Amino acid sequence: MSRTMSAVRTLSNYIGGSFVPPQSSQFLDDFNPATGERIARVPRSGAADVDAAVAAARNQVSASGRAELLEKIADGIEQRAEELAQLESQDTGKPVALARSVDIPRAILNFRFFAGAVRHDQTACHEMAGALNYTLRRPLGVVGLITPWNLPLYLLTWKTAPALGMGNSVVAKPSELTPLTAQALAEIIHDAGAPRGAFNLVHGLGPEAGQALVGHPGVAAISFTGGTATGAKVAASAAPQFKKLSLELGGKNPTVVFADADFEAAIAGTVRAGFLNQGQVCLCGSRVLVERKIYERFVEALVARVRSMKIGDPGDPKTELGALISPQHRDKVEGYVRLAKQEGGAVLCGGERPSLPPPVANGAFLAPTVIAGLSPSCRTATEEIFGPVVTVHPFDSEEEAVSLANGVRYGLAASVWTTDLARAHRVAGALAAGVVWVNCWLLRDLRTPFGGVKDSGVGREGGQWSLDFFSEVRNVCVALPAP
Ligand code: TXE
Repeated sequence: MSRTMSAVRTLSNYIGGSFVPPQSSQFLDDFNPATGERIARVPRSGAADVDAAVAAARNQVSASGRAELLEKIADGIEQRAEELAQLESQDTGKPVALARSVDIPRAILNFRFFAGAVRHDQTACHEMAGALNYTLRRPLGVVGLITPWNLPLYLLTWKTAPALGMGNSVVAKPSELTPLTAQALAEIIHDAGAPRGAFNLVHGLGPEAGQALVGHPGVAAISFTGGTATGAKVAASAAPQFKKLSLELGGKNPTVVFADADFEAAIAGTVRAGFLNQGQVCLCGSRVLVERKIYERFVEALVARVRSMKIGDPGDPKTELGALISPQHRDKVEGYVRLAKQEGGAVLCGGERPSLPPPVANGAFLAPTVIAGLSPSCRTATEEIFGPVVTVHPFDSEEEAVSLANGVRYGLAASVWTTDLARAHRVAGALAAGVVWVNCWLLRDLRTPFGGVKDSGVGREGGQWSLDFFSEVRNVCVALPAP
């Protein structure tokens, strides 16, 4: 297993262009969840650090230099891609192969994409009798970005690129569980020559540094990705200050498989949707709904494929499933497996801790789990588990499939597997979700809107929607003298 870090690193905040310790001088421990080893000390920042970051934040990226800055940051990530993939894998427990193929390439693409979007951005013009209206875009000022631990660099860059691209200054608060690539991003942005204060990084705990950022009167907008319960707290403290808010929260996404689907493609898609990143993606398809005509054959093939997944050392390029984010999170996921049994479910595979050799013998691993026999309305089948656990449920008709799919408090994403074109469009139109994939999953075009309905969040990001969120538009109405 390759390791780019042997000693425990001490991280710092990045404020006003300088790397500085927290004002409290207190640090949190950051662990590699696959090995249990301590890998870094993370600043335990508080309101004073957030105050300093907001005060240092300036709108200094000139309009003409924004796209170029984003391109330079993309270049910087690309130059450090392998190191970043290693850091992400060590911090999260995810397979390094996944970090190499998804997390880091996507971080590069986020900056390149938004460089292009900023260059090609257009605003509107409305002619009327006797006047001409045109729309100006202006930066919001200081924006706060709060990101989770499942896709640390991927999600931080998804917000940072359009925020800087629209001329804002940023104060970012990454998850305290996965601070390493955020620290590297601050270094990369520094080396790219960003104006001092354009990007600031404050590490720390959610209820301390995160809460201080959300409640800070100098912060004009908050873009948050994380759990639904935390999202509700963020909304409650930001709303009275009328901040702009984008909330990308949890999911309990259905994978809907009709009997006419391409069977092998549907199996492969269901496995990928269920277990990518150990099932710790808000978009994961954790409720598998299968038409009864093929239910038994499908479940048998699904279980066979899931059993064959290679779980273990994230540093091994062949590993398909790494560790969960922490032993505490694994306890939570295991609690759901116990609950499923109490609710009458049958664990068809997984549910136990795999036996693995050192150095990962004591990591936070859980074998990929398929559970059948549950009522679709029970807690296991409706609450977000956020781990390598899927439940399977049969349905008899298209109407029932849609009703089961929509029967939860979440509404982020769905995937539908069918070769009937008319049905695909019908079902896609009827699902209560912000994103619907047909015969695919997690196929992303960055120009498209991304976000959820119901308890999965508020607002959309992506392409034009990100530019809109991270800017304020102003209409200018000019009276034209009569000819
Ligand atoms: O996330 P939190 P947690 C879901 C998943 C998981 C559950 C809890 O079900 O089991 O959420 O995970 C910061 N004010 N998702 O507790 O708390 C925190 O420091 C301001 C879904 O780890 O939402 C981190 O930076 N900020 C999800 C970020 O919020 C606060 C990804 C996310 O942490 C805060 C992760 C506060 N009061 C978990 N409290 C997805 N949608 O992808 C915490 N934070």
